[in-house]
Amino acid sequence: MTFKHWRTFLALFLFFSISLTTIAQSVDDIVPRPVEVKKSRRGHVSIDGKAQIVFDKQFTDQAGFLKEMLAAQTGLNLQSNLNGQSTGKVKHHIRLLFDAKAISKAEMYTLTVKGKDITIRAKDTAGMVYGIQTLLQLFPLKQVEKVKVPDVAITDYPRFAYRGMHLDVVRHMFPLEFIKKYIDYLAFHKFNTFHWHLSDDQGWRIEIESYPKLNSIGSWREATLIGHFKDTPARYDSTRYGGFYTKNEVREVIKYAAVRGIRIIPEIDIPGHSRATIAAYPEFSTRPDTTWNVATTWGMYNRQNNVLQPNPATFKFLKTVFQEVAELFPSEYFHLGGDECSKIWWKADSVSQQFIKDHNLKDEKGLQTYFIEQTAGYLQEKGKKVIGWHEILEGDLDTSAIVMNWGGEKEGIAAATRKHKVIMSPGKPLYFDHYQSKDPNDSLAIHGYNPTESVYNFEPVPDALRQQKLDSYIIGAQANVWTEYIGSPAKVEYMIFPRMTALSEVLWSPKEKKDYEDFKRRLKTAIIPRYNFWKSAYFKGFETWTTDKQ
Ligand code: TNX
Repeated sequence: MTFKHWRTFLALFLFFSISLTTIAQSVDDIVPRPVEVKKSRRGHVSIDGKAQIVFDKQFTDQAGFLKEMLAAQTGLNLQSNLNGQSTGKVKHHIRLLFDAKAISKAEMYTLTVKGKDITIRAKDTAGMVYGIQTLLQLFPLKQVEKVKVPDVAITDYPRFAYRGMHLDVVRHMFPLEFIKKYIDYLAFHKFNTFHWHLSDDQGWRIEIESYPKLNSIGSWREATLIGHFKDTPARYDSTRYGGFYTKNEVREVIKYAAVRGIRIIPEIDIPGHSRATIAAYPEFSTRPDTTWNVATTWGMYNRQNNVLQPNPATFKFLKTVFQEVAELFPSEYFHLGGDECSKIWWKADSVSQQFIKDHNLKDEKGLQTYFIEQTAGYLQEKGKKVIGWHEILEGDLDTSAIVMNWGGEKEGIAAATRKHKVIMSPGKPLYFDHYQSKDPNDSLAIHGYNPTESVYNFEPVPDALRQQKLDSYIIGAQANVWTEYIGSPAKVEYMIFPRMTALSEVLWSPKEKKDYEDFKRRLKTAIIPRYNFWKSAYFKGFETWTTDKQ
């Protein structure tokens, strides 16, 4: 080779080696923003296909998760070994370590890039998953040969213990694969709870063995409303719609979620929202001689009879079915609904009235509380604590139930003052079935206006509670995704992104670290590319549709 050839060769060599080494994504772009980031200008750790993942036994599943995610994101296919069983001479490691000393809080992790290794420390599954998620955000979203990750020390933990996303699979049902994808979205955003709304007026969506008609009848509706429920005249399609998740499918989802540090709280909604139940078993209704249909329309409150009658068969049913579902889910929490229970059907029913008298209940509200307390008792036998929508407080309920407040601050304050733990889930701004724009051509939604900015600026702890030192009763918050007008996975994604990303920072990051301008910057540089990588839909107009466009 002549000198000239050598020069060309060297130039080409340099060009390729530089283009194959990719600089990591900036630590300044992480969402939700970590508690503490200490950057060092000095070194970096280079990760290529020869680096190895080394893990403590507790984190075996999470090592598998990291390996899989890293390969999908970057093409880097790392070997993974149990700590102490590393093979051969390996220069760089990603270590996943159990460390109850350095890690002082639940769900906390530290991530250190230093010397030859990247090390994540945690003392529980969730903490490790969050460390991994942060690490994945430091890797580029493209196929690479080698990544240079600059030295850094991150210490991170959540502001709130309860960080939830809900999904209604009744009004519309979604494929199991999408339920898993939804769980991946939660894990990425460092949420820890998936609230799975499994029964309602329009159907039962979980296999029940003890009362099979819940599935053969209750899981199917004969038609579905077209357009908005306030449209007149109402129009319906004529397609039988429904289905349910089998117990094996539910087990599969629970396992999938557990690896990702997500617990699943099932909801079976009683004593209202029970139209599908009484369609299957009219004997549990206030009109046992009636053949009810599974609801084909939305918004049942007061419009159509959907409540349970307090009779012995109903309570036997509640005990059996709630216990059957409780056995399936490992979560210590169970959601029993309790919302929007219309009283007019109980008022008009002599059996219900007699029951109220015989049990010395004050009125129909007392009866509602009676249903909740009985069912909470059945669940307690299975070791579960209950969560209910804030209407469970309409009567005098003991304080062990957690209140999920979909009202405003007022209801949250009332519940906390009565010494209930509270999950804030106010319709404004945490109902993601509400509009995120005022564009008349926007995709159909229920009503309201909850733009991304309002979600980002939502403060879960009302000032009044802080002043009374009752703020610790607010254990977190949750966004709800009711699906009357959400008929496909892509529409779910359109409704949750970027609002869910905004909420992740409300729930995770220290309040004083929040900054909406910077959030939007990170959204554009780091998160929207993620949505694209996931092939996920999202709402693009979040900058135009600001809070003040009310
Ligand atoms: C009220 S909020 C409901 C749901 C509806 C939702 C629509 C709550 C606990 N119940 O049944 O789907 O409004 O936004």
